[in-house]
Amino acid sequence: MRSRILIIGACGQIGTELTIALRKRFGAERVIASDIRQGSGDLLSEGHFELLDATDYAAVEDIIFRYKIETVYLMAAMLSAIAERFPEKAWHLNMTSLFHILNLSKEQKIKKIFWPSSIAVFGETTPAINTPQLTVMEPSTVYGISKQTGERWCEYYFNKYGVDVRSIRYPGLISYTTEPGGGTTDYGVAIYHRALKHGHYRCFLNEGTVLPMMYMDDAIKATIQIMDAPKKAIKVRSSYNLAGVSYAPEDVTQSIQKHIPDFEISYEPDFRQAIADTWPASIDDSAARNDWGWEHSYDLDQITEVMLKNLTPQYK
Ligand code: AKB
Repeated sequence: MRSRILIIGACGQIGTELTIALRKRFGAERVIASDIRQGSGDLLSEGHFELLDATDYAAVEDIIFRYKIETVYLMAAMLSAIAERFPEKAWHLNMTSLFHILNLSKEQKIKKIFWPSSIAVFGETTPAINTPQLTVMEPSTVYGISKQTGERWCEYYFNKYGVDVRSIRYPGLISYTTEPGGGTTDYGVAIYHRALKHGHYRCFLNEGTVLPMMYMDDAIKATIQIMDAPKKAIKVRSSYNLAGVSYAPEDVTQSIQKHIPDFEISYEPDFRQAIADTWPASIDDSAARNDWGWEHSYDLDQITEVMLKNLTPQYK
């Protein structure tokens, strides 16, 4: 039996596309998708799917034994905006699920882990432009605190027990397959849907709020690349900075107007503005570029083109 891969949180924004990419690469037989809720038709019909609560140690261990899993992608998490509403629930999900997987690896029940971190690990005191790999990190959100803490535990488990855990600090991710759920960067996806549906978008972030963003294909490429890299190439065992493009709502607006000239945006910032204000505007990802050859492909206009092209049919 060839080694198998488990994706926990396979129905989320990243999990969905990661499952598709890994099935394509390794074959559906070797990839087990799991989530606490039932996935879309394709996720269910095109390969193994298991209902799984990532905080239930026995259930996670059972799937790992049953399918002889060697690699786990732990994508289940509560994102920044929603976690502010449910702080304890978010902390429980984000930390307990990570401990389970780190401990299963420490006990040599799995060999390799991918765990996502985020630009949310940074805070108001972090240099906002070209944020370095190593810098001040004083996150102010529950989500950011959980990701920063998770990074410390990942490094600790690597140093102390040799656990092969690899991680990326994702920026805001833009995709058309699955909508994001509960993040501060979600406007970056919603704006395309609204442009096509209503020709207008009321943005919950203010004009001038520049944030690091990335097209999903780039994020998936980075995820697979860091997992493919030889063990000795991974020199950062907390989490790698990763950059694509940086832009503000008015930049996406202008990019959309090249295709939909009448499209308009208005601004009605809510509590998510305060979160965005503590996050970097741009990221220095030279460590990822030097250590495992990371390179992004999509700029803003390319992202707009692919988003509008793929979303247009559902609004016709
Ligand atoms: C969020 O906005 O919470 C996420 C993230 C940047 O991690 N998209």
